[in-house]
Amino acid sequence: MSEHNYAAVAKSIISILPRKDYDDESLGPLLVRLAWHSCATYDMATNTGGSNGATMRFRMEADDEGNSGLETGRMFLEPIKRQYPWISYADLWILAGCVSIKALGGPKIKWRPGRVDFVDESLTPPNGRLPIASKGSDHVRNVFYRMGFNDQEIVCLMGAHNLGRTHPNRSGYDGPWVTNPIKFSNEFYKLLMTNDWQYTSSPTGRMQYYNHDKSLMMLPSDMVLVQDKKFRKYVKIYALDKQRFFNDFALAFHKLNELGVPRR
Ligand code: HIF
Repeated sequence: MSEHNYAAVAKSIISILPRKDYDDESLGPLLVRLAWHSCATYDMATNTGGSNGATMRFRMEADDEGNSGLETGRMFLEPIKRQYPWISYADLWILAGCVSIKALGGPKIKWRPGRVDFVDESLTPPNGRLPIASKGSDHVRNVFYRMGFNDQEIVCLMGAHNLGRTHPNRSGYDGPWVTNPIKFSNEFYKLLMTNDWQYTSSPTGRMQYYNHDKSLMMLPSDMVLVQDKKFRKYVKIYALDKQRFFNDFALAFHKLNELGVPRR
């Protein structure tokens, strides 16, 4: 059925990713963050939140501090939504994240349609479920355990910080994690294992880790992956074995995308 041609939507998304005037010349990283934040509200205990519903369209979730900057990502997808009005925003955001990971050299993520856009704004999950980058391993575990992930999956998902950068005018943090922020790889883990990190203030006063020439950064919540012994074990594995990282990442990101999505 032509009106459900998701491959055509994927192709159109790929065509808008390269952009000379934006960040590192790709919209991909921003769209990966959009997809992840649409899932990140999931709470397993109450089966609320998650990518179904596209509740980030509603003011309360859009204005959650952790979602700063994602209005730009949603805006870039508007022409695609206009071209394919039959696709839900909820499916479009997740498809855009998966397509971007692959287009930037990452693994193919299994993707299934079927998410709907809630019309009832009262179904928006409460603010405060997104992770906070200044916090430690207890917080990181609480947030990801709430969604149903284990330690290995947490470390594996965090490899998505191979992509993109932090922005002083969005989160207050400053800089990219790796030397090529538009190429999906396991460099993030290799860099975490070096001793080149100084805990310093960003230009906006946020405390973060910079490397010696301040060209690269880590968030406090990234650094817990090497400070915590149980996490560190997996950092070592993924630093040494890129293929294993890619395989595990494809599974973990798919699991993230399915949280709270009703399936028959
Ligand atoms: Fe991020 N993340 N993330 N993140 N994130 C930022 C940017 C990106 C956390 C904080 C931040 C994940 C987990 C966590 C991406 C993808 C994923 C920024 C910078 C912050 C502060 C925002 C800005 O200033 O523009 C925290 C605290 C997390 C849990 C501990 C996921 C695993 C790594 C789940 C994930 O997939 C991507 C991609 C970006 C880059 C966005 C960009 O605009 O380039």
